[in-house]
Amino acid sequence: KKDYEEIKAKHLVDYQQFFSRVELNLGETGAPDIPTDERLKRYYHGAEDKNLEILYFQYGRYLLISSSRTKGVPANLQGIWNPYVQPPWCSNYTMNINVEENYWMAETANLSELHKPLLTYINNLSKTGKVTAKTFYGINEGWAACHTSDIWAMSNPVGDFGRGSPQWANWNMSGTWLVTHLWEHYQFTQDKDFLKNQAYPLMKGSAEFCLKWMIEDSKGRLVTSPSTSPENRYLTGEGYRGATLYGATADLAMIRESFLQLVEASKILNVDAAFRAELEEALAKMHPYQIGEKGNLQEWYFDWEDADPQHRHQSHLFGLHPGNHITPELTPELAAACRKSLEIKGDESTGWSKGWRINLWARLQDGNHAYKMYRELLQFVEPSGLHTDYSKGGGTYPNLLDAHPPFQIDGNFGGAAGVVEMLLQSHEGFIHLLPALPDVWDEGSVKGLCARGGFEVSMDWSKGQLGKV
Ligand code: FUC
Repeated sequence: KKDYEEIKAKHLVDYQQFFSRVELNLGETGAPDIPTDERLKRYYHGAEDKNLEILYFQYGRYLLISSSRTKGVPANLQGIWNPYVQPPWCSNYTMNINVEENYWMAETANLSELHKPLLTYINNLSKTGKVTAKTFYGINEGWAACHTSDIWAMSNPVGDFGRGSPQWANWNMSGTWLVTHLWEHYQFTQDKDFLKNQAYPLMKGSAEFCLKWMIEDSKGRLVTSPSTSPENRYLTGEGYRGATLYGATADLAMIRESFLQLVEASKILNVDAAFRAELEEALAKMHPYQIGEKGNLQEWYFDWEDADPQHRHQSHLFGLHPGNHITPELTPELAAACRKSLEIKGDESTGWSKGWRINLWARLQDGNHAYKMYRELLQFVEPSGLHTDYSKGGGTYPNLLDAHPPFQIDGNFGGAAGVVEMLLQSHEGFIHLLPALPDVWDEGSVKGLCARGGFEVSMDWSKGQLGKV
């Protein structure tokens, strides 16, 4: 019954309440005013284009504003822009990185309300996840979810009834990863009511599962078993290639992060002292991080080689990002080992993986390498239908959507999150301004970024030095 003008006016009001919160300016640019696809190609050949860099960041915000509005239905692998009846990876939720990466910028880029479709979805997942914990793992406490899901909150392991690969089938840590989003939402909003009534019970349920799931290794340390490191395979000294073992670093990193957060949450809410003690005891007993011969952060329980050393997944670095327990200040040796792991991997990867690496390098406070990865993500990719490249060639299509390839939206969101991570961090209990400013962004200003503790930050800088905050 409404006419076009009325609908458009309403849309603008609705859209701009979110979009206008953040402004980014990176100073003078000599780039010509030409169409986006041409700019992207020009940029790919090494030209400077600060407005394209800003546009890509704001485009990520636009995509979240436009695709994350329905309770319990987070943005999927194509956001809402899937044109196929049978889309790549079924347009589902892949939960060993992709759905989480979609939401890394929700809080930091001032779109906290748009995090809710994911946060409410976790509640749905916890319901089916109780059944999964019981029927697949024999655990009656808490809940667990596995590698892939959908809007019906499927949580059971995938695996094609035994014929699938353990690289996907034997991973049950998505609930553990997802509950960290609940804590982050609290951290940014300081909404105690949310923490108490929505977040805490889900966080606790995930931890209850993990406490039962871990077993002691031969030294009496807690590990997961069987365990995998998302989609990677190891190569033993005897030449055996495998995916499944015990005590993979990624599992333990996710459990560690979620336990640390739950301990904090229980203190803030002043509840569950006995359960908190159990978590603290488990944290102290967990198999610690290991640094390998090469100086890398060990991905496997043993110092084995990787079957594919340049593999796109890097979940063993979870503690550095999106987790918060590895930092250059608090754990310098582990941070240096993460750096080594990234160096061994190299920079060429798929879209979402490059998006993640921007954030990882920013957390290492290496702004120039983070920026290099940003440029890698903005590498021009010719549209090629459903062609899938699992190893490399990730970048950006002429319409600025992310190329895995094929189109997958997580790289857009990961890239936008990475820009914030270069300018502002707040995961160590204080606000760190310009923690990873690249040399080429020596002038600029930003308005409306968010920091943990409920802060909104606006600042400017010139010659790489902070000005007004
Ligand atoms: C995982 C990734 C792929 C792709 C798919 C949707 O399997 O390893 O690269 O992102 O999810």
